[in-house]
Amino acid sequence: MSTSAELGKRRSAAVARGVSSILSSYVDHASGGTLTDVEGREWIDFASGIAVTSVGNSAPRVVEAVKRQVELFTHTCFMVTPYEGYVAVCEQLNALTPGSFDKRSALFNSGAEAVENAVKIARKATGRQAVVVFDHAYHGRTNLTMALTAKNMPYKDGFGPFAGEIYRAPMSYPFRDGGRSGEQAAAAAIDVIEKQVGGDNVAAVLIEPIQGEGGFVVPAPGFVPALAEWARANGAVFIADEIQTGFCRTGDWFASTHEGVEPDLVATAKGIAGGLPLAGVTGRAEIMEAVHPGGLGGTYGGNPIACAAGLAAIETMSELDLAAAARGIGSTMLPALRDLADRYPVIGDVRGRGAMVAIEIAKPGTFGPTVDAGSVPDPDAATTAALSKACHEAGLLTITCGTYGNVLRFLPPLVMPEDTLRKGLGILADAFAAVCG
Ligand code: PLZ
Repeated sequence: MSTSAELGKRRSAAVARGVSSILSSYVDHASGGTLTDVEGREWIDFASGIAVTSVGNSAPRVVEAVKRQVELFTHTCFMVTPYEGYVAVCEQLNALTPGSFDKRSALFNSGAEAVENAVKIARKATGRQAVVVFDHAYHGRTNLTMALTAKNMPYKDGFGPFAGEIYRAPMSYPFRDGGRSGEQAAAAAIDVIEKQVGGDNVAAVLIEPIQGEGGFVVPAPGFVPALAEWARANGAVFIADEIQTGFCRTGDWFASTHEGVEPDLVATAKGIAGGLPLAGVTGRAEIMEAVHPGGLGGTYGGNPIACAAGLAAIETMSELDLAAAARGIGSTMLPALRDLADRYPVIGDVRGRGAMVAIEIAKPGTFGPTVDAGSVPDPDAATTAALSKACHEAGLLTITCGTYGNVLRFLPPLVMPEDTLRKGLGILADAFAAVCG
């Protein structure tokens, strides 16, 4: 077998450098808590392939279901000859997403594709064009979703022109907006929408209930419900991008539920299928059914193998109660991280819900970007990178995020054993001692 160094050489000669990787080691196998590289080195997995392998890597039920399906048939295209798995995944999505109203779903391959389709559906249903998104938002890398995404580098730089009729409103970001209440932050966002776009022009308000790539930003309570309410009152479709937050990650099936929000449309992907590419748009029947027959689709959307994996992953989440497991992970991690924050002033904020947890690293005693130019310390991306590197060298896979690149985020598989989780937190503490001690 090749070493990581040899594979790295082949990669440089074959793979476009635009696609980068965090680790230079090549994976050989992975489980519900660790990744092992081709040389036998092991990492505790605090990334889950960016919130995907919530049921673990090669989860037993997923492996079985995929093997069974791959032997029956691998592809027909649901638009040519339908099959049960697609219908069954849609039934599950309709049942599991928030709201007991009549729903329909459509399946796609990736998160970006789900978001694109949610926007298409909202525009068709309303006959309007404007889409409202938020500061720090991340919705994907296709042309429309780049326009919806806030951050320039690395996602957008030089890739324009971008899709039109996208409007950005201020986000509730308690650590950086002077601690505005949810109501105050929503009033500021609604003011922008009403003054710059006009309520009658808005097809959709699109938001991550907890932002992912933008920094694991948990909006102040009341912010998301107030926007959902505004959308309803103004005839706009309220779309929750639950691609990173969905499928038990935050301690419930969907993060919208924590604040009692019932989105008109929900975009899902990532955690839905244990690592196979599957995504969905689910929502109110009258909105979904506004699209003419043939208006939605794609060659691979709801591929039978991905659907089999999705059904097996959903069964695993139900039977093992992985929402409760996510809450358990949060109640182990948050106090441990708060304890670290007491010892290391570079930790400006500890936040998250369930197994979607992060720390924001900032320079104490300095002043950085904040809406109210108050007392929020300057983001410290260099220390964040040094901490990540120290974790990687000691066997903990962590990833960063945030508009300022200064957030260390933790997304362990929801099946991670408690002792592995604690071992990972120990490595993180050692990294702080080495980098900030
Ligand atoms: N919406 C909320 O988190 C994907 C992106 C990694 P795709 N996040 C990881 C990267 O750098 O490309 C994401 C998300 C939210 C949409 C998406 C897009 O999902 O499956 O990557 O297209």
